[in-house]
Amino acid sequence: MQKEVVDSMAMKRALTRITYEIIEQNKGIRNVVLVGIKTRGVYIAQRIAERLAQLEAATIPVGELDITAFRDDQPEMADQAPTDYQLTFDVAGKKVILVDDVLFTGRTIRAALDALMGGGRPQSISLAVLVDRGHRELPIRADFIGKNIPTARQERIKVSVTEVDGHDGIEIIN
Ligand code: 3GP
Ligand code: 5GP
Ligand code: MG
Repeated sequence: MQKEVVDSMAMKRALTRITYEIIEQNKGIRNVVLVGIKTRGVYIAQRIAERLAQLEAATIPVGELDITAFRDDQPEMADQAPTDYQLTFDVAGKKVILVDDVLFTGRTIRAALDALMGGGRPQSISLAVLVDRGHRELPIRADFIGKNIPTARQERIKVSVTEVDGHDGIEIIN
């Protein structure tokens, strides 16, 4: 069964709110860079970057991270994935905001931190997610959250973004 819990307008509003929160918490966007986790985290990061550009009249870098190789619970995928540092810009001294679509166990974020640290010493790293669905297995939390959607463990959250899926929205699948 699929149930839409966030429609495209509500999703856009949530991204706009996250953008304002990022500006407020960082007192502007000086030194801020966004790093999206593939696949949909990258598109979420680009949306936030567009809003930051409109509100602060400045462009900020958006990097892409593929953390498949760094996950501790999927070692079979590690062989196929790149192990080198992937960002095209230097994160040393930057306020890095990691961006992902769904936060679940936290293992992806732990892996992303590993990958990021390989590229220098950021001033700080914070986390923005469109959806927090609970069930953390590590001491990791998000600083900016679009929607808290409590789920059962076996449920799935389907995040659709226009760039990949042709429309925006969030559904629960069970
Ligand atoms: P994404 O790469 O756009 O984030 O993880 C691969 C894809 O599978 C993800 O897309 C995500 O949307 C989807 N997915 C759905 N449920 C799960 C899940 O429980 N774990 C993981 N790792 N991915 C899931
Ligand atoms: P975690 O590592 O926190 O368990 O899971 C986070 C990553 O797995 C996210 O990048 C996300 O793509 C994916 N993921 C885990 N659960 C879900 C889910 O229910 N829906 C979607 N869309 N992605 C999920
Ligand atoms: Mg994801």
